[in-house]
Amino acid sequence: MSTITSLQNKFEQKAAADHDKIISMRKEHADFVLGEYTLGQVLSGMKGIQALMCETSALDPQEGIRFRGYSIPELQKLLPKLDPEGEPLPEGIFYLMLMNELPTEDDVKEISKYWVENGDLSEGVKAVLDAIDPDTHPMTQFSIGIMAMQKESKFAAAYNEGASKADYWKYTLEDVMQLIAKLPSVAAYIYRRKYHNNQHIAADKSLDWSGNLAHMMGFEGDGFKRLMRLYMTIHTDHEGGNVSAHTTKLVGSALSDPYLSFAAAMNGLAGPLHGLANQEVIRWVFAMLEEIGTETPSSEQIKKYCEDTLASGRVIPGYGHAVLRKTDPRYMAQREFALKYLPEDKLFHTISHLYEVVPEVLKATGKVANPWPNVDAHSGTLLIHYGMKEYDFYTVLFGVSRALGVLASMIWNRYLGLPLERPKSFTSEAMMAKINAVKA
Ligand code: HAX
Repeated sequence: MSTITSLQNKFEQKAAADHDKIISMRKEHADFVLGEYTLGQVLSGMKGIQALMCETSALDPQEGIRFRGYSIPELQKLLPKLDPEGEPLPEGIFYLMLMNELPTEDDVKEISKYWVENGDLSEGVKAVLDAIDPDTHPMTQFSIGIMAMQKESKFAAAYNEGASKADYWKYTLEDVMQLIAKLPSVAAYIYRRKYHNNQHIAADKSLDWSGNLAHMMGFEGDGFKRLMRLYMTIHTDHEGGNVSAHTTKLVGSALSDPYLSFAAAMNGLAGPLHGLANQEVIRWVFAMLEEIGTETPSSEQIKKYCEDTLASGRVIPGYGHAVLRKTDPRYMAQREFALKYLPEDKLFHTISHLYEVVPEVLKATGKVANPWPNVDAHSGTLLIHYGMKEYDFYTVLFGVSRALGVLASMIWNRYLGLPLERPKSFTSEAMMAKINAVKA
C-alpha cells in the first residue's frame, strides 16, 4: 500500500468519530452563544473574538502552546527521535496534529521516507526560481516557488474533473504530503542560489526531512541538524488565529488548493509583525551592538537603545504577543537548547541580557499588553552560532515548519467540509448608526 493510501485509511479511521461529533455539535448547538465582542475588538484586529475552530493546537495566554494537548517539553520526551539525547523529529508532530495520537517510530519513519523521497523539484520549478532577481527577498522567492508547483495540485485537478465533495480531503492530503516533501528543496534552492553562487547540493535520501534540509543548505554538522529538528518542531503551529494559520484557512475556504492557500499564508508570515520578526531581531541586535560599539553592552546601554527604538516610533522585535501574556515556551525551548549546547556563545549572552532589560522598558510604556519575548527573539542567535548568518533567510525556515501545522489543519477542514468564510463588514457610518440606535 502506498504511503498516501495508508495515511488516508488511517486518517479516515481516526477522524470519523471526531467528524460525527463536530458535525452534530454544529447541528445541535448552532444557536449556542460563544461570546460577546466589542467595537474595540473589531477595530483592534479582532483580538479575543472566538471565531475560529482549530484542532491541531491551542494557545493559553499564560501557559503557551499545546499541540493536541501536549506541551513542548512533553513532546521533547514523547515524540520519536533519531538519538535518545536529541530533539524530536518534526515528522512526529505532523502525525500527532493530523491523527490526534502520538506516532510510533514506524509511523514517523514512513512519513520521513515519503517526504525525503518525494522532495525533488521539477526542472520547471527550478527555471521559475532561476528567473527571479536574486536580490528579491527570500520569502518572496519562497512564495513564488510554492506557486510554481501549484500546477501539480491533485486537488485542483480532481475538482476540475468533478470530484465529489466527500473526497476533497483525500486529494488535499496528497497535495499536503507532496508540498511538505518539496519545501526543503525549494528553501535550499533559494538559499544556495542567493548566497552560495548557485552551487546546489543534491538531497541525501538516507537522512530525515530536517537533516536533509540542513544538508541541502550546506550544513553538515550534527549541531545544526539537531537544531533544525527542534526548530522545525516548535514553529509548526500556534492555534488558528495567527496570520499564517488563519490565511491558510481563509484562502482554503474558497476551495483554493493547498499550494494556493499556503503561498498566501507565506505572504502573511513575511510581515514584520509576524514571521519576519526573526530576521528583524537579529538585524536590530546587530545594529545595537554596532551603535554601542561593543559585543558586551551594559544594561544601561541596552535600556537606552531600547528607549531610542521606541522613541523613533518602531517596535522592539521579538517582544510582545497578541495572545500570550508570558514568556513564549518556544523561546524557553530554544533557551534550554542554548544553555545545553552553546552556553558560552557571546550573542546568546546578549539575547539573555535583553531578556533581563527589555520587559521593564516595555512595561514602562504602560501600553504593551505582553512585555515578554516570543519565539522570534531567540531563533536567530542559534542559527548564527552554527554559521547561518544570512538573516534575511530566517523566515523561510519558519515557513517550512509552519506548513506542518496549517496544512494538517487544512486536511481536517476539508474532511469536515467547512464552508466558505465570509464574516460581515460594516462601514463606520453603519457602526455609528447601531451605537446611536442603542443610545436613543
Ligand atoms: N515594541 C514596541 N511596542 C510594542 C511592542 C513591542 N515589542 N509590542 C506591542 N507594542 C505596542 C503596540 O505597537 C501597540 O502600540 P499602539 O497602541 O501605539 O499601536 C501597543 O503596544 C499595544 O499593543 P499590544 O496589544 O501589546 O500588541 P498587539 O496584540 O497589537 O501586537 C505584536 C502584537 C506581536 C504585533 C506586537 O507585540 C509587536 O509588534 N511585537 C514586535 C514584533 C514581533 O516580535 N512580532 C512577532 C510576534 C510573534 C509571531 O507572530 N511570530 O511569528
